[in-house]
Amino acid sequence: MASDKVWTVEDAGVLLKRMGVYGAEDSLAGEEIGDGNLNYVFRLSGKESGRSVIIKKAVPFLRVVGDSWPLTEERASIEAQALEFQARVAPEHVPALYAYSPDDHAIVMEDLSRLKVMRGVLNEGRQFPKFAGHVAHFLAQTLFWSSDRSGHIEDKKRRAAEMTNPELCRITEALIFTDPFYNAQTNRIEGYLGEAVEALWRDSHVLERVFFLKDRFMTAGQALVHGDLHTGSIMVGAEETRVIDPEFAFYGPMGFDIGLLLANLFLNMLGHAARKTSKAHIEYLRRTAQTVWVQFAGEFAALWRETSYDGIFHTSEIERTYLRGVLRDARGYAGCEMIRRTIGLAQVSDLTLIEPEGSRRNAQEAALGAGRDLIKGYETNEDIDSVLAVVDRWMTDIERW
Ligand code: SR1
Ligand code: MG
Repeated sequence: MASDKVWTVEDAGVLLKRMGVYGAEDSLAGEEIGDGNLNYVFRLSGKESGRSVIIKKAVPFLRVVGDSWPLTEERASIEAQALEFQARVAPEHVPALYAYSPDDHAIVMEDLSRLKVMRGVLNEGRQFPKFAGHVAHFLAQTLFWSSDRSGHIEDKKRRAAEMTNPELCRITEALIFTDPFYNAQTNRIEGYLGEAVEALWRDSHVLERVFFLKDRFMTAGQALVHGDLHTGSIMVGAEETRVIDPEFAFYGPMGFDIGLLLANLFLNMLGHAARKTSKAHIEYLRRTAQTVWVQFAGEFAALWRETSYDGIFHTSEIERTYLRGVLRDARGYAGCEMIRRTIGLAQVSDLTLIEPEGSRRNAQEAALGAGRDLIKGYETNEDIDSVLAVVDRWMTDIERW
């Protein structure tokens, strides 16, 4: 198949029948629903079977850029392996994997159309009280059971070797840790941010910290991380939370997943503050960020104690230091994510849709400032309240503007 082939809903139907997901007699109808940067995603349902599924098809290039950024289709295999692992430890928080074809680089999974993409509903100011507990549980289970702390050390090494994911890690290394910190062609910088961005690029202290965060991302294979845990990778409802799209998964620092999630909650907070929508919603987001960390850390520590693989080394001091290290990483990664979502290639609607321009500018300047300050203090961060204090300072600034 030519690499520039445009996939249609009919092609997806043929593929689903070839994969045996539907019988030859089923009449299929559906639509393309992908709004991602990498793949084709379709929802199809069978008239006779009454069943609907999602099919995700990797193509040999970065879809948002086109043929000029070639990419092997191996990301489908990474996503299938990650979904399988996550389903073993947190089945209630991932879509069920129905089928995977390595030859077609296609994954078929549960249709979650009863849920909404979290970024969109947060922009609308909707609240999901169960979300924080759900996602903390997902993080604790996936990060603990894939880490050495679980004692599954041989499995871990085998899986880590199979899931190195070099191409998608390279995208992250470029788009999160490199391009936003110099005048790269991929950046998309609003003219009015020019001065703030130039100042960021001149700040050698920030650049040094980003280097070490990037180095840790590249070398610290602590656990199987989702690798792209922003609010567009989460589907929510009042009673249910599912984490989707783990194609960026690899063995990396645990704090990367937590940091990306916190950053996206913070960006939504800044967006609502700049739009002067609802203080209650901002307070909800702040509480959510805090609860995610507190419940994650509590559950992770409990699993660690129960499993007791580390024996004599599992003291309360070591436990505290270890988790403090995860939070320090999370803070640094949250800073990098806030900056790249403001001036990098893949920006977020929490900021870009803010009108009028003056309010958007306030939110973007605050996102850059908070991102920078999160990066600056990350190695000495003590607790989640210190992380929130950085964001609070910039929230106060927005409210004054
Ligand atoms: C070109 S890919 C851009 C972004 O989309 C994905 O969701 C990741 O966040 C990646 O950085
Ligand atoms: Mg994605």
